[in-house]
Amino acid sequence: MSIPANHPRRESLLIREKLVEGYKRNIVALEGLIAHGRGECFDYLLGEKTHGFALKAIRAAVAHLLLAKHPVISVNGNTAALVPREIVELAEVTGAKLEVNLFYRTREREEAIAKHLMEHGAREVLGVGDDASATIPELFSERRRVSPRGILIADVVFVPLEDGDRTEALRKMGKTVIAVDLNPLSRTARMASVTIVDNIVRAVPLMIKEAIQLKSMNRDKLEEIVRNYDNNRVLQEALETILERLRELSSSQLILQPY
Ligand code: PTJ
Repeated sequence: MSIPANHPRRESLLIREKLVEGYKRNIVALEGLIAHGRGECFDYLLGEKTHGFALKAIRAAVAHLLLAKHPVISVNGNTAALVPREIVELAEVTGAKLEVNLFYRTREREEAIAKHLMEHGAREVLGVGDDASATIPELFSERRRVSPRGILIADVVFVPLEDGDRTEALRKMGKTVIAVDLNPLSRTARMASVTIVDNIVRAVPLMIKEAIQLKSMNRDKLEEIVRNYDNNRVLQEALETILERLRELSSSQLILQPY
């Protein structure tokens, strides 16, 4: 569908188109479209922009990735459809491995996502087919199947757009979990070690920029960033921002005047 250049909601509609296209190419699960709708709602409440609390989380997340011995970026359908080039670039800059990990796992989707990432510059994608031969304990969804060269041995796992169960299971295994989730109330947001409350389309490009900057910092400085980070505070700030925004909006003129 062609979206008029002057449509007031053009950006948002273009993002939807990417997901629909991803669905048609077997990359995005049908349920992924619903998940996006939930995200859109929270993005609306946040004013569709990156806030200071997200920037703090991005800094800590990148510091974790750069300090990690085995950093892994876990890719699902929505992530692959929305930010394929960026996620590959983030893996390059931080030295992380890319692994496909799906809630609605099918062999066709695993392969379609890996191919899509390869087309966007990935050199290797773990977690496809027999490579996902290891199991995350106490996890019963298809997400339990992971690569023994990837998520199984990872010390830091980046899980954009996740479901809470796996975040919890990965934390129990002693791993640091970084999530991107527009919903600060989700189980993922509350279980993760670092939660970036922002739209993935804005957050990942900012993570790349931050990684390029932080790469020249010594380990002591990176460790200091990680030590001073407080995820609970970040989630509180996200909720306060939503509250404040709703308070402001509810006391202002809401009806758009036709011209
Ligand atoms: O590709 P699969 O099979 O692994 O499935 C992926 C989905 C996303 C369908 C699956 O993980 C799922 O059902 O996730 P949930 O439990 O619906 O959680 C998705 C979370 O991502 C929700 O809290 C949304 O608010 C949030 N979200 C959706 N779109 C975005 C987002 N957060 C950041 N940026 C977005 N664009």
